Amino acid sequence: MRQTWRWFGPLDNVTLTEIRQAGAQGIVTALYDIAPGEMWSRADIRARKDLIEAAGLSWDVVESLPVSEAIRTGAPDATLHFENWIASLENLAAEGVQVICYNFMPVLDWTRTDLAAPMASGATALRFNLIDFAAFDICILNRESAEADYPVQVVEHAKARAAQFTQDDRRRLTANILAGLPGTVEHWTLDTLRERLAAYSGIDKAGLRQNLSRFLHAVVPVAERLNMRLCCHPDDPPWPLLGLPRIMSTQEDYIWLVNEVPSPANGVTFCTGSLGARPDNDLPGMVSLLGEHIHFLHLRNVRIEEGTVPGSFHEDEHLAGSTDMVAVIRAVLNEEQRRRKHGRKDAQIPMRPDHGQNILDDHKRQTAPGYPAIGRLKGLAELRGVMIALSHGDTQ
Ligand code: DNO
Repeated sequence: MRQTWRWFGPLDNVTLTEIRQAGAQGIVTALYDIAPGEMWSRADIRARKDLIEAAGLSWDVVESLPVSEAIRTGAPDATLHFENWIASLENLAAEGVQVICYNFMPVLDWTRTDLAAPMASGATALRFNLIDFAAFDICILNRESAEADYPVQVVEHAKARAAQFTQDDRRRLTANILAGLPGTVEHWTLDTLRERLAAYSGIDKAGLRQNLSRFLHAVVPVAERLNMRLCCHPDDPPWPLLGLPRIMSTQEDYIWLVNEVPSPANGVTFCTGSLGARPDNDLPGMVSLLGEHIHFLHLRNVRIEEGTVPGSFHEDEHLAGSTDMVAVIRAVLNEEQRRRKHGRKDAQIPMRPDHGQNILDDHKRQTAPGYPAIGRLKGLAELRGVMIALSHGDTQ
């Protein structure tokens, strides 16, 4: 695996020099200040690449080339956005960046209710608590028919909890839920959210799949011609939220994706943290099954919280949590061996330690939620240890 690290660009408080000290070899980044739907120019891509290379690193993966809401909702006037996405691909290819991560989550990207949940060790972690989320949906956003989307028990708990909220609690919870767009320039309010949700009225799972299919048919042939690898990130968390459909949550969803436009360019970002929040996702099994289509890995571990109502989790240490990370890494190493045997040029799959708990001096440094320097360094070091131990003695 190639060890990479997400960098949010020159404004990131974790510097490229520090990233090298953490032992990463490559960078995962994006031009975050360019709005979804606009084109990434070759000059801008080049400037970013120069910065990365000057620090002795390489730009290995784009995360993300954002897909606009017009494309996701299948708006008839999305033509310019398609053209710009494709032009951005061409410009990236011309600069030698080949792996492109994107997602097809409607409206919100990753969603958490707490960005600094205290752990017993003194660390803090990102957390999704279903009762808080339902309290937001039903009692703060006041979404019409929200109650029907939760079990009765959850609705009762959520209402009771919301009744105890102070103004500050309400503000914090709202800000946490709307924070799910790391590194972007967008500032959301409840009204922005309501407007965005309204754009999906009438779009169900089948409709959203149809829009993704249209997108894949437009972009995959171009990516294949350019020798690029597109990889779709899973839904986080992997189930419908706020009445919106989610279509990248399970093995069946990924099988649909790769079969819809079969091509080496049409692949998967395998995020163990996102997919791991569902106990019915067998992650090592999914790596084996989808192996040849995996172009990028996010290695992170969630702890599914046992409670009276399922659906809550927090982000654990990389080797703790509910996912058997060693088994996942073993399955990835097997896939890499298979690729080497078949002479595939992309035998080495880029991975990044995804997220990390805030530990030690992370508590003093402002970074994007989930992206502290030391917590991720620790995660990468642990994952690297497993990778080296499991491949010890292998013929390369
Ligand atoms: C969160 C990330 C996601 C991811 C996008 C990919 O930390 O894993 O925001 O970058 O969903 O398109």
